[in-house]
Amino acid sequence: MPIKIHSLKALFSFISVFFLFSCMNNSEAQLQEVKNLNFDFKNMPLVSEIFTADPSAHIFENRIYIYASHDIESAGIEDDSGNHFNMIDYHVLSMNLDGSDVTVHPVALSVDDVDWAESKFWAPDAAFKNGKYYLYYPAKDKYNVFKLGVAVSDRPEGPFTPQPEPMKGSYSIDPAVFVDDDGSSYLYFGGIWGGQLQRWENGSYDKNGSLKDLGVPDAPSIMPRMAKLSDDMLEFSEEIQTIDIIDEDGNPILTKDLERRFFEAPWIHKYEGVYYMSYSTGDTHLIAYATSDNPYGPFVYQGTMHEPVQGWTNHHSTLKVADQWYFFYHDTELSGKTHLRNVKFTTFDHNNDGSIDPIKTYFGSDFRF
Ligand code: FUB
Repeated sequence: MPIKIHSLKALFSFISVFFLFSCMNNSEAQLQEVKNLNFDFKNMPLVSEIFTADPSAHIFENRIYIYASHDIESAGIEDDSGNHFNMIDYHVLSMNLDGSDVTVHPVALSVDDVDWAESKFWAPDAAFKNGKYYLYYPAKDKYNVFKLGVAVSDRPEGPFTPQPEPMKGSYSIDPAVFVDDDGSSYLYFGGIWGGQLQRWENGSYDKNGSLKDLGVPDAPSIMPRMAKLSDDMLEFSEEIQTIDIIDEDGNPILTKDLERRFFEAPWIHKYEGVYYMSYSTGDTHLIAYATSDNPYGPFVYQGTMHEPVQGWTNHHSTLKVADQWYFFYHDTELSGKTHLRNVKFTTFDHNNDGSIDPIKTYFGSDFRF
């Protein structure tokens, strides 16, 4: 049946939309479609005073503390390097264990306080040890290279005093600390594309490393990194290791396997003695998870843990409060803009066999980009 176009105006909009979509690549066009969907969100933004994203949640002093990115309006044009995520400081959020008394604390750390950092305070995390709180954060240095910094405080909400230099040997983004039952602390990190992990494949920085990772689709994908932290929590105590994510047959997940390959935002939790590494698949907008009996991996891919959200990025953390597991994430309900996000949380459980059903944080049918 031919499409009837009843007016010149309709014809014009039809041609414009057709032209717009044919100029975009697939992922941009699909993202545009998702932005136009009317989401029926299941959960409320935790705070609306400021835009917040990339939540890393912990219990300190019998209260939940959330170490998040502080999103701000940006003149940066949205691109595949995350140019539009131009954050300059951190505010810690906290709330009681029952979710009451949500507080936005004053600035915990500003880029102006860190001599080596020029810009891009992206996703942070924190840990407690030796009576001190440690904030781990990525930032770009004056050469436009992402490094990881540590800042120290007596209080979980800060203010934090930065170490004068980035962590020795550190690179890329999205640090996440995991403290094991024996007190050993490990820092997991990494993100491709704008997070620059693809530029470190040969052990040193290659500024000519491609922006994307799609050069060799049949090669093993770029994998996250980790290393044990020193007792003083300020440096790596060993060589940085690459963590393998493999399929059930023991083969590495490949670059072309976009719904399973690592993109950014690694997070570790332990459940009944098993290490779960969950991570974002980036341009397929999922949180995937993989399991191991060893914090160094290899981690065997298990499935999708979180369906896509409104907005490009999907970034999360998990936290057990009493007997209930919580999943912290963000979407863009308050702004509709990819770079102005809001933190939320929901519950999740492990099945009897340890698997996790995909968490969906909106009502309605599933969508995929
Ligand atoms: O917030 C900036 C970046 O967006 C984070 O570092 C990534 O994980 C993504 O959420």
